[in-house]
Amino acid sequence: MERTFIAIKPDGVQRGLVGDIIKRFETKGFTLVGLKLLNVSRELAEAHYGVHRERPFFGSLVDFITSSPVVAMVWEGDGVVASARNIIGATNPLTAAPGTIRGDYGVSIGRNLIHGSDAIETAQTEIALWFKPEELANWSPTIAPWLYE
Ligand code: D4T
Repeated sequence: MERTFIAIKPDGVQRGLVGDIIKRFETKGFTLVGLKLLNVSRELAEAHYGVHRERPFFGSLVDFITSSPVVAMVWEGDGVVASARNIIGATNPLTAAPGTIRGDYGVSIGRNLIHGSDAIETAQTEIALWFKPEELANWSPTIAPWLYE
């Protein structure tokens, strides 16, 4: 089953949006298989955002993600990578559609609340970066027959 990596960034945690954000993925029908609150090291932040190393906002991005705790999660389900990106919304909250997490809760690209893997391969890399295998639970919700035909 497909899995994606989702992180509620420091602004989402500080603003008390953890429950609301988790609820969106739960009620959609995806399965939570990994969850932890952590202070992100600079090493982890720089590895996670390595693709942006040459971008002008890289330093502030690393400063921000290490400034306060993050909620790291792994969600599972058919098509979860692309669907989670739709639930999250466009990178800039000002242009993200209403009904998306960023569209409903944010006003600034540097405070866009949440990260979601952008492709299946990226998700596999990010899950391995953020979680040990034993931190992930293998389980099937008993409501699965009511979610999947
Ligand atoms: P993430 O990776 O956080 O899910 O965001 P996106 O996939 O939607 O967007 P991204 O990788 O292009 O940007 C990563 C991260 O950098 C911040 N950012 C981005 C920023 O502060 N200024 C900018 O100009 C851009 C493009 C926001 C998200």
